[in-house]
Amino acid sequence: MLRDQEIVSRFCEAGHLVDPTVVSYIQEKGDPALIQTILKSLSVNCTVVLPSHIPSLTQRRDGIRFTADPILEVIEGMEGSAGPVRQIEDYASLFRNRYDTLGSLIRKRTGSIPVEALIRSSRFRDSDVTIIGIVLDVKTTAKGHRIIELEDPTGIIPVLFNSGRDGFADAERIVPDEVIGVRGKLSPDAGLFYADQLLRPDIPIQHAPYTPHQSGKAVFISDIHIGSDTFLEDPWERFCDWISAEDDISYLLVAGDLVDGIGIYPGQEKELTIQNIYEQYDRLGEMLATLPSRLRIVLAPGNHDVVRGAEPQPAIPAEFRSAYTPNCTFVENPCAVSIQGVRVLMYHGRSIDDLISLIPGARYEAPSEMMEAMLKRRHLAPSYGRRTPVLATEQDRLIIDPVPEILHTGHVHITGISRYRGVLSVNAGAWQGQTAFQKQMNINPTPGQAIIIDLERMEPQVCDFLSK
Ligand code: D5M
Ligand code: FE
Ligand code: ZN
Repeated sequence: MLRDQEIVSRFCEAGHLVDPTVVSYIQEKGDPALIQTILKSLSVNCTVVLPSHIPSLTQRRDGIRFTADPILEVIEGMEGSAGPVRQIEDYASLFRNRYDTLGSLIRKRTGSIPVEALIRSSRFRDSDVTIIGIVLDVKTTAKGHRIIELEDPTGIIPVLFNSGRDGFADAERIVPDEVIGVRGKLSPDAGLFYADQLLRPDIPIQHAPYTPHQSGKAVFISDIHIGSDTFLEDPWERFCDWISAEDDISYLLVAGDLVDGIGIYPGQEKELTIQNIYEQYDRLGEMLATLPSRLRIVLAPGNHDVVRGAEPQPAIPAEFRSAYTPNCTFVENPCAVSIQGVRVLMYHGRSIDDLISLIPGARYEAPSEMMEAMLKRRHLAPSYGRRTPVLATEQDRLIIDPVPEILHTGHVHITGISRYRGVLSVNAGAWQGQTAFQKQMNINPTPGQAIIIDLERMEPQVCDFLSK
């Protein structure tokens, strides 16, 4: 296998810097001749070698787009399709679907063999092979190496990631239940698989995001928490005045926790100014009704909303919608919507709590790093059985496929923006000040901010309404 450093040096000797994505692409292809091919195709004044410089790799976009009328299109819907769990087999089919879908994304880039064949057949004993599976368990040895129990439909095998090898930092970020591929070799006693390289479903490096031909702006917010005594009335008013005056804004997307809800945590009633759930939704409807009717408003639920907590969460039911004007569209969590052809994947973001607790070095202050972790794993909530309840559905509805242009989350009440392989991740903050609980947990929210994206240029901007 080619080591990172060797690849970087080869480009360096030829007078070029190289983007890390290109390095991992060459590693994945495992073909040293590729370096020469790329070098030959470069112009002399190319300083940094980017994925777009790789010959034969054409940039393409992924999936269907709606560009004309209607300008707001709900792409994925599940209303009524996901009933309650009937039997344990429903979970088996959820994970089987996750393995099949995400495994095939890895298999597109490399051949792989079943775990059972690897263990039983002597044919693979001395060769480098790739296996693909779901992570059952993650452990660190006394010497700091990582041992992953990997399961595919045929068997289970422990996989060792040596802490001294290239890419170990990535192996340290492996979380339970994600689907990974591992290239490496079986130990002589067939009891352990030595990992050389970790492969994730990931965003294809040739992914080319769609940009619309019409100009337009969209505003991304989350976590309004109507009914809470920490709802920030004045910043919200300033936000409404501002958005009403900005004629070029056509969309307002809200990623959940529309209201504070009832009975979400013990003693919540003491922190509520509106103690009736219908009245909480009515209040929000009245507030949104004051905004210009040109705005298309998309409302998704979160863990404080009235619907069941298990994801995917259905849209807010009709009985709570009587105060809303027709420009409001209620969607599920998660939900993919198309605005002027730009695909936005909205997800409340409850799994960010789980990812922060599982990934070394993760921080609440940088939620968009966890969104990048979702994109690499092509899954919105990779680890099952922690803080994020997931419903047993035949198809895994939390898989990220096709790739969106924008991933929009909230939940942690902290603004964050990042770009990864052409996908813009925006975690919108909240309209609720620091709660007693967050103070206790030392979580410092960034309330009163909205993220505006110019759809034509895909340029995000944060607007702050907290202080006058
Ligand atoms: O969650 C807002 C943020 O605060 C999110 O990061 C979770 C955290 N939070 C809030 N309440 C709790 C409890 N009870 N346990 C653990 N973490 C919590 P929100 O969904 O707005 O409540
Ligand atoms: Fe919230
Ligand atoms: Zn939340």
